[in-house]
Amino acid sequence: MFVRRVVPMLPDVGRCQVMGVVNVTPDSFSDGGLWLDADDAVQHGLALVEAGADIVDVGGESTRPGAQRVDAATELARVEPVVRALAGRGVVVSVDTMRAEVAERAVDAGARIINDVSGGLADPDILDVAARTGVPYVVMHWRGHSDTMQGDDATRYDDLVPDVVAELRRSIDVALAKGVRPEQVVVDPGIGFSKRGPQNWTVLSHLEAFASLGHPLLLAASRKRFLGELLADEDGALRPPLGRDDATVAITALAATAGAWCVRVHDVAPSVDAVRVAERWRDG
Ligand code: PMM
Repeated sequence: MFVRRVVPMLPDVGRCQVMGVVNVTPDSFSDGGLWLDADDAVQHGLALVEAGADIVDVGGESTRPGAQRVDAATELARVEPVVRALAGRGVVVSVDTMRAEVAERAVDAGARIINDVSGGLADPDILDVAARTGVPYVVMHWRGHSDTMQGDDATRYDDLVPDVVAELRRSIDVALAKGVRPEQVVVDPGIGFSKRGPQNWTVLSHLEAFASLGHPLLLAASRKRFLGELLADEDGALRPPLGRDDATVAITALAATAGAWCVRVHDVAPSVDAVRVAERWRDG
């Protein structure tokens, strides 16, 4: 267990925050195509808030392994109206993007967090946007785009946890050098990004190493493949994404008990209950 850090420019809900996912994409691995229409996406975001989400994360580009990139105009057209509508309804919105232009327009439209799965490596100009706007900036551990991130090179480590911590520290240092303030930074070890099944469990069992970087911690394990592998049937067939929600709730409980600042999930209500249990447990 470690001290749960808060992000000063966001409401402190007094417990681990729950971030609900709205993927405005045709090809995300568990909900691709469900919320591609802007009105549907907004309704879904509002339903997540109704279910207890503290933050709604809006993304317009899938980062699942093997996904093709979309161009900036397409990403922006997907994300901007949804961010604007949700922010206009008072929702704390985060924008899930690796692009400076999309981040900037989304913050203009009311987004209050930039969630950059590349931690500034895909488009370094995004760090200037984070510095200029002053909004919380999620630095995730990332080694490359979806077409290469699960290859042998991208998943090879000398010593997994120290390597990931060192790479995160480097990304944070670059962000700070560009003018991002330390209190803006949120750290995410990047579950499923350049990590094969067992490597994700090693990361999860060493969360204190990531917390020692001195920033609030975000974890996004919801429905990911390593849970499908854990729950595979006796013939080795992976448990499909929608069958991984109960396991996701277990991760939420453990992450919140450890001291994570936020968990990013698709199915919000049970994770909110799990967080409440975990916080009560921490209080003793
Ligand atoms: N994973 C996905 C998308 N965005 N953001 C952060 N900060 N951390 C993650 O691990 C992360 C993310 C991919 O999952 P999805 O397709 O369910 O959105």
